Amino acid sequence: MKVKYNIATLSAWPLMVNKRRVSKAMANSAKMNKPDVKLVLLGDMNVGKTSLLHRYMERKFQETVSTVGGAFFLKQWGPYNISIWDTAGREQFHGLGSMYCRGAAAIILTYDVTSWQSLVDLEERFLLLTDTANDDCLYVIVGNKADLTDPAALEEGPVGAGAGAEPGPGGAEPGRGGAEPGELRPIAAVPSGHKQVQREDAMALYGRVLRYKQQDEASSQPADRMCFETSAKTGYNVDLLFETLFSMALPSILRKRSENSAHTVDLEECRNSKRSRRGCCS
Ligand SMILES: Nc1nc2c(ncn2[C@@H]2O[C@H](COP(=O)(O)OP(=O)(O)O)[C@@H](O)[C@H]2O)c(=O)[nH]1
Ligand SMILES: [Mg+2]
Repeated sequence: MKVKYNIATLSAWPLMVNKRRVSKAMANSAKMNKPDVKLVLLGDMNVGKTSLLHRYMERKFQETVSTVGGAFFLKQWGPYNISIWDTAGREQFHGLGSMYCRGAAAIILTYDVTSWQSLVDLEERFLLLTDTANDDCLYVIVGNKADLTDPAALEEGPVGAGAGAEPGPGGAEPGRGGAEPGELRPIAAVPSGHKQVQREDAMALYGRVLRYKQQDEASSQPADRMCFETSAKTGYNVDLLFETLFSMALPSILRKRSENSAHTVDLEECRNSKRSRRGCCS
């Protein structure tokens, strides 16, 4: 199941739920969709953040997508609700970046493998925006557009297939967009772009991110598990990226879920218990 909200809808949502005359159905559906964890995609404009999310959620690639402001997706992953925030890539100019990152359990720092500058900008412009994320937030460094530089990334996943598929907790296979074995369709083409960022550069950045965030390197996830090269165009490593991250975020998911259930007030139950109390005293 997937739900997309824009920011306007999102800010209206808590108000709707708090209205006194909220129906039981609405309250239940809000409870059902309450996110257990928050993930945020950060990175320059045009590195392919929206395309990655679109590929993962819709199993499709669109040549032209543009993000105005931020967008919010809700992904049901097994029994868990995961909110994924897409950003426009200009957050550092209007101060909204920290708002997007508030309470994030995982941040996907995205660059374009054909653009060295997009990697530099992650460190120089986007890392500052993560100060409001959780202390134990996971950081993943993702080099997108690998189809332009890496023959392996030209292998295409199933186009349009699996839109309803819910892989759920359990993991994805490396290298593909969720294709069944035997469904791979190698394309007889040579990558057309020049690779400016090597995976080692991304792994070195991961080390610097941990130091900036003052996270202990020894107890953190190792760099080679946290640096991915993906292609939103072919689906290469896209499922692997999101599902590895969801699995790693499971402790945060479970923690948030128990906090949520401790703070959840069932309006219907309250009304019933008030009614029965009144009955008993009158
Ligand atoms: N070749 C290739 N192009 C991509 C890929 N991902 C995105 N693009 C293209 O790069 C441009 C920017 O993508 P978009 O998702 O809007 O980037 P965003 O600004 O980071 O959200 C669009 O023209 C996409 O079609 C990819 O994996 N491979
Ligand atoms: Mg975008």
